[in-house]
Amino acid sequence: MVSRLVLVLGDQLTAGLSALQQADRSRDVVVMAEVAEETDYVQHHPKKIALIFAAMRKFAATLGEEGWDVRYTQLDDSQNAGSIVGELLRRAEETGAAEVLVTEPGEWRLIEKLKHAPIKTHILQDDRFIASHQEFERWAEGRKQLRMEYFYREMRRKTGLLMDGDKPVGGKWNFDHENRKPAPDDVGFGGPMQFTPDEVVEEVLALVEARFGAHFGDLHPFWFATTQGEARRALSHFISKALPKFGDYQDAMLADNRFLYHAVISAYINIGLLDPLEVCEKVAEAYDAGDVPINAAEGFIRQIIGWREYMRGIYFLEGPDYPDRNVLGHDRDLPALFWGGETQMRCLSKAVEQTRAEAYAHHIQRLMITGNFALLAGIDPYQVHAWYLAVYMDAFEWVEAPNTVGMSQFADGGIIASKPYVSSGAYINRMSDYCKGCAYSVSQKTGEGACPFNLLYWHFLNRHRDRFKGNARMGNMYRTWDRMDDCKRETVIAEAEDFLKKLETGETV
Ligand code: FAD
Ligand code: DLZ
Ligand code: SF4
Repeated sequence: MVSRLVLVLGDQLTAGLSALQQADRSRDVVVMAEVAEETDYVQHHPKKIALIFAAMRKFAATLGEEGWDVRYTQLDDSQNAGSIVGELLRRAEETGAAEVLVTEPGEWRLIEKLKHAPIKTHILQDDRFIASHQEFERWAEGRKQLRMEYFYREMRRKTGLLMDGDKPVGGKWNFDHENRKPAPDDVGFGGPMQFTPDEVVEEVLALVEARFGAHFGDLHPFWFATTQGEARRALSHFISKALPKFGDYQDAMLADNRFLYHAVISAYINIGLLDPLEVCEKVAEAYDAGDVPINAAEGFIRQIIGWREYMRGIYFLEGPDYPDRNVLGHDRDLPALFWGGETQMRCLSKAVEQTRAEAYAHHIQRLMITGNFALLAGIDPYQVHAWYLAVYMDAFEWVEAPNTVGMSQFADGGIIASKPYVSSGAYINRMSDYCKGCAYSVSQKTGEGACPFNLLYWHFLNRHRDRFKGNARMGNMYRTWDRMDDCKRETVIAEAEDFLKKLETGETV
């Protein structure tokens, strides 16, 4: 019987992947390929490319040991066709296969390419998620607002995680109000588990250095897990050492502590090394054993079965044009400071510096430092989206675009966020230690040295007044603005305009 090709993509490194489940090991051929089309659609951080290639090579080796016929193409193979579809056609000719099985990719771009490939391609559901597309569509149907909180409750009921019959454990669905402590002086967690590169990783690092050394981001040191076993060890390390404090300090930021009590496992989950449900079950077990408080366990589980699933639901519900949305009409170019250009703003400079070093920033750094600044400054959301997609290790469009375009930039008009995530410097000062030692003064509202977030915050509210004045959650903001005397308001706007001009002309701000 003629074999079929089983395509396994770089973020599908899961033994139970639907395409592998439906294939026949005795006759079908697994295709995996490192290709320029995937490495080049944005200028990925070198650490991200290295993680994906190293984990792909090891996953391919495991499949081979399990008896699969795996045809693996390395990036520098002379026969490399340069694209996923090109590689499928080459392998089809080589094996005589006439059909392809693939689990649905996490990006419209690639789905479209596979749908139109000149070889019969069966796209199977990606069942590594808790909610299928159909379930999300059913949940969304007829609702005026698609609030994550209600979807999350459905997911709690469905999984039974932290449930006592049909009631949430602890008597409440959400303990978020306990999860807003400012940054602690001392962090008693030394960061995520690190792994020494083995031969396979070293070989990939040499390739990535040679091919992608010019991309934004430091390749070394490279300490990530590249197998399921290592990723599971990293998860256990997080659960025992950091999870108990995860909730308390979830929103805190420190200039010299890049990970605080965060898990740093999103990339492992997103490429398939960790199963999201299994991760949550381990967390629930730690709660049941009395090792972690409810605010930590609930807060963590909500991020995964709530936010993560919800973001995916929105991406596929909204369709391929989602990353292009721009309801606020923002059109300023992304300033060079996002790529490490000089800036006096310590919060931004530190967030970008750690992004360059680690391909990682935690949620509040992404949302309330870089994201907040881009939104206040009116940067074109597509450019913001392309930046996030490139620079973070965990960035795949299905999860990155809703977080950036929707949650962070409000460019979807409020499908995800009920109000824009904007703040002045006061919030950043409360939640971090960035403002100490900044060239700007966070307490200064106007004049030489005033924190740019203080100026831009009012500029944003003022320029979008028509859109947001009726938003009940923003009433206080507008009342405060309206109480300011006219002269002060004019000064704020004029100074904000000056700042934006400097940003546009490339002056250091
Ligand atoms: P923790 O803080 O320890 O949280 C635990 C887990 O919860 C994460 O590993 C992740 O799987 C999940 N999670 C938490 N928040 C979210 C969220 N908002 N959406 C989806 N999953 C979530 N996450 C990505 O996985 N890929 C992205 O490309 C991405 N882009 C983002 C862009 C912006 C502008 C913002 C504001 C957030 C983005 N996030 C993205 C969400 C979040 O910032 C990361 O998931 C988180 O920082 C990963 O670090 P961690 O593993 O230490 O997470
Ligand atoms: C992100 C990425 C990169 C950098 N390289 C590859 C690759 O060479 N081969 C591959 O199969 N996948 C790669 N990926 C992941 C894909 O881009 C990802 O599968 C799609 O964006 C869909 O989520
Ligand atoms: Fe950022 Fe303003 Fe604080 Fe400086 S003073 S670190 S610019 S918030």
